[in-house]
Amino acid sequence: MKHTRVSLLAVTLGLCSAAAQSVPSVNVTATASGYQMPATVPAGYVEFNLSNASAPSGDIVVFKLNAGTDPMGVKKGFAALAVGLAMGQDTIDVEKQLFSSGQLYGGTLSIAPKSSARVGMNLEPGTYVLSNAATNDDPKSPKALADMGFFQTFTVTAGKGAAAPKADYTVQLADFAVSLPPTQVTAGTHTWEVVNQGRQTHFMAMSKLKPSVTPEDVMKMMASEGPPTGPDPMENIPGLGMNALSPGRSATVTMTLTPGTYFTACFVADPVTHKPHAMLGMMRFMTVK
Ligand SMILES: [Cu+2]
Repeated sequence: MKHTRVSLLAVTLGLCSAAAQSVPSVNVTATASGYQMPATVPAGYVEFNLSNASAPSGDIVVFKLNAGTDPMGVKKGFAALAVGLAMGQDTIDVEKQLFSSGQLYGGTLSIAPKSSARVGMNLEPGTYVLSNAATNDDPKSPKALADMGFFQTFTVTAGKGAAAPKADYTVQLADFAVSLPPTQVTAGTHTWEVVNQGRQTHFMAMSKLKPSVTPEDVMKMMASEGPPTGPDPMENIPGLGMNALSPGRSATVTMTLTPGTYFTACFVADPVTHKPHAMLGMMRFMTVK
């Protein structure tokens, strides 16, 4: 009897220590009125399960506020960026101000209704916001989702936390280049680490070319002036890519890729040339087998 009790205790302790080392999941659901998520998140490596229940399509980014920064000013910054991008305006000054008020930790670039994305990142204690640079997609008078409830503050509590798991593939972003994994990428579900080694903010857009579309077709479209015409050359796959990372930051994304050709690029605007980073070299094609 005594022996059994000791064994049970050992089993229980074993489970406890295993649980302490596992990566915490933070569930975020975008509903029609905003993000539903916990008010506090543990420090260390966490995985955000981002799902869109009934919200408009948009991106989601994690942003750590600099000490003493007013979240309302940051909300204004995200809203101005979203409307500026939707109207095709130069957003350099808006970006400069927003990026100087905190650090971008990554997230998902596009999350359509009924879809989800999984991103992981290392969080330090502090005050954060979850927001986006998207609008309600009204071409006449675009309204920022940040002004429609899609702006949520949360606190990261002190503690050691979990360590990042080893990624299957790594992508390095630099000023101005995208370095894809040196080995052949295989189809399936894998964890990708995206590292910003540059001095500017970068993101990694990733989309799959439709079977009838070639990289040359995409390059032609990229070089043409004006709004895109004709059918979308890309397949609509949710959860691909990594949202903006401040210089020196990295984050992971779990993606399920099927065989085909993929396009990766960054479209952050360069403050010097005012050109999107893609036009300065941050554009690559990748074959998945
Ligand atoms: Cu970039």
